[in-house]
Amino acid sequence: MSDLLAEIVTVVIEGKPGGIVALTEKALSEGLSAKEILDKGLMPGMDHVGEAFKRAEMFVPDVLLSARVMQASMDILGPKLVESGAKMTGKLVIGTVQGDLHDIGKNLVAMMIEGAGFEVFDLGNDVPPEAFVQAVQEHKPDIVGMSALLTTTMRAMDRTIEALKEAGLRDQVKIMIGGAPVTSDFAQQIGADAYCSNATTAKETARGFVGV
Ligand code: B1M
Repeated sequence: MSDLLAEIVTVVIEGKPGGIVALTEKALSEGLSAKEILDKGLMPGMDHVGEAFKRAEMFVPDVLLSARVMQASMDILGPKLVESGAKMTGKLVIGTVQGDLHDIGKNLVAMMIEGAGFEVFDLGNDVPPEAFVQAVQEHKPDIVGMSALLTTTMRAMDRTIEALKEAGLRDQVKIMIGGAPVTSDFAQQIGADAYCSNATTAKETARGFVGV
């Protein structure tokens, strides 16, 4: 691996935003492609962070810092990836369900999955079922992800799946759900395809859904 890519991996792991823009631009000017920088720099860095998070060796603030570093680089690489027609891994529409304002976990999940090369459409929090339906119609994602942190808002996941069914879209997407009160039993009960207990599992599940 080139020294520059190794440096990018380290900067992502350390979550130091200072140098990433210059490093990304230097890598591009030295002839590395946007896809190479993503696949061999940013993604291995985020994979490391995800594993460390799973082992409780890194914590939420660390993951958010690493994700911010990755995002700063992706802001430069994204347009180039689109220009070069590089195939993204897949598409994800994600949101925290209606009535629920908790978005820290959802943001982590979105960032991890983006780090795995997905194009992510983040609808934010307090997202009504009809907004999920509209986003699926517009973006044609492979996966819909829903997050809920309140026992009272879990039922909005159910209503969202029903709305997707009514719109004839349910069979066109895989649905993954998560959040502290959510369980795999609940996922089964409402007809979701997967329950994920954390952001790393969510990333692995998303990869599995699109076969990478
Ligand atoms: Co609220 N809150 N909160 N809160 N809050 C909880 C969730 C609560 C457990 C606290 C408690 O009572 N012990 C409790 C819920 C009880 C229940 O229903 N079971 C609660 C309550 C009651 C409330 C209010 C009703 C309080 C009030 O106003 N009386 C209110 C509700 C507002 C609303 O949503 N309508 C409220 C408000 C808030 C704040 C706005 C102040 C703030 C949210 C800020 C924000 O998100 N921007 C907040 C916070 C911060 C929390 C706690 C302290 C932390 C949540 C968090 O961010 N955890 C929380 C108590 C706690 O959990 N210790 C609490 C860190 C985050 C990384 O974890 O979100 O679980 P988590 O995400 C994980 C996994 O769950 C999973 O991966 C993530 C990363 O590993 N995951 C997914 C999550 N979504 C996923 C989706 C996936 C896959 C995996 O696929 C798509």
